[in-house]
Amino acid sequence: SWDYVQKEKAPDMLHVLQFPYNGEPPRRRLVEDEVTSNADFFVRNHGGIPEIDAGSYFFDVDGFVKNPQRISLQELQNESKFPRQSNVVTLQCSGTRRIEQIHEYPGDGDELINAPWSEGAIGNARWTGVSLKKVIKYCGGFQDDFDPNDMHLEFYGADTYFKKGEVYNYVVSVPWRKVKMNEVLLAWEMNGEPLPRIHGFPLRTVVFGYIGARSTKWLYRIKAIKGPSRAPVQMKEYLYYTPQIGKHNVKYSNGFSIQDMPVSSAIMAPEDKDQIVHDGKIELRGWAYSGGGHWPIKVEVSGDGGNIWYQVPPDRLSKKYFHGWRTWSMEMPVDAEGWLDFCVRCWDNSLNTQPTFVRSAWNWDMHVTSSCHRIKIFSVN
Ligand code: MTE
Ligand code: MO
Repeated sequence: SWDYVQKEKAPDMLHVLQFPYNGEPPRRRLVEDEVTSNADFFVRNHGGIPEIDAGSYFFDVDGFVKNPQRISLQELQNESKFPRQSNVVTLQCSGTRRIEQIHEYPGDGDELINAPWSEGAIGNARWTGVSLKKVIKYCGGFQDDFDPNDMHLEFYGADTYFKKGEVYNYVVSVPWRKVKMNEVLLAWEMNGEPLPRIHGFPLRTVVFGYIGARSTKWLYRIKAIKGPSRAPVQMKEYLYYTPQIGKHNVKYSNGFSIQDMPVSSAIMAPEDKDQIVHDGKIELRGWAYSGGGHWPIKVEVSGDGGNIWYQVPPDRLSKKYFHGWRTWSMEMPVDAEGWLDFCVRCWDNSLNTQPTFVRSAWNWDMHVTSSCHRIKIFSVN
């Protein structure tokens, strides 16, 4: 997989884990553009990178659909059979900013699979493919004795990984409710190019507004099942625990399975501990995102740890998309010297905003660090 890192990723990616390969781009570059280039897009893997030949590639749709089908890439790309859909969608790993939770208390961080991410495990791309809804319709929908509201679609990735001495396939699921809204794409194109190998070539799912974990790379099977998947990634990972759960009492059944990503944001420039010589203003840049069908409407920054907030001027937010992030920039008035506590918070279109401190939402598996992002800046007038 190191070959593909060198071929497909920017040379200055920050390698969060060497194997399985996990990497994120340098902070400043991630917010230079509202679209994240394929080379800069973060990579989150549980195992290796399968080598799949697009020419002979197909995937199966089976389980409780009426007419199971085997569909090749050429067939899926045949526009007279399946209409194409193209969407700007942000993918965010629920481990984004985990490093801040690790600093409070390491939790399950001794498990290599929990990568110590900073603020870059998020990216925004234009994905092109076919809505999974169309493919399920093509298979005749679900068998008559099932209520569609009970149905889930299980995705199988061709990669395998090891955990606690066992070998697993990457398998997760999403509810039909999500598919029905045309919010699950079978995508072969990322920013107008074929999917890079490292991002799931030749075909992956893109699940809008959910944690990145549901957007299955190297897809080879879609199975219609009743209820969520029983597979280990769905059942034992991406669980959100209450603060009293720790090493001594953790049970998978005590965790909530995470789907929608909540509202969050980050300051990407300047960086924590930077010393800045200025004449009364410091330029801040960052991203803001809300999953679950929400979008950012307002971003606020504070230079005093969160007492006085300044609104980022609306015209300094990038374009609004239903399923995309917004990058932002701001000339922050600064009239004090020495160490200053900068922080950011975002409000989404339902007026949800972010928890105040990391430790108010610490959880054993250290997912969804959505508290106000804080950095310290040394200010010199
Ligand atoms: N799909 C497969 N087959 N194997 C994986 O390890 N990781 C998931 C998801 N899909 C994963 C996968 C996780 S946890 C995330 S956050 C996203 O892929 C990351 O997508 P990216 O690597 O294309 O950025
Ligand atoms: Mo993830």
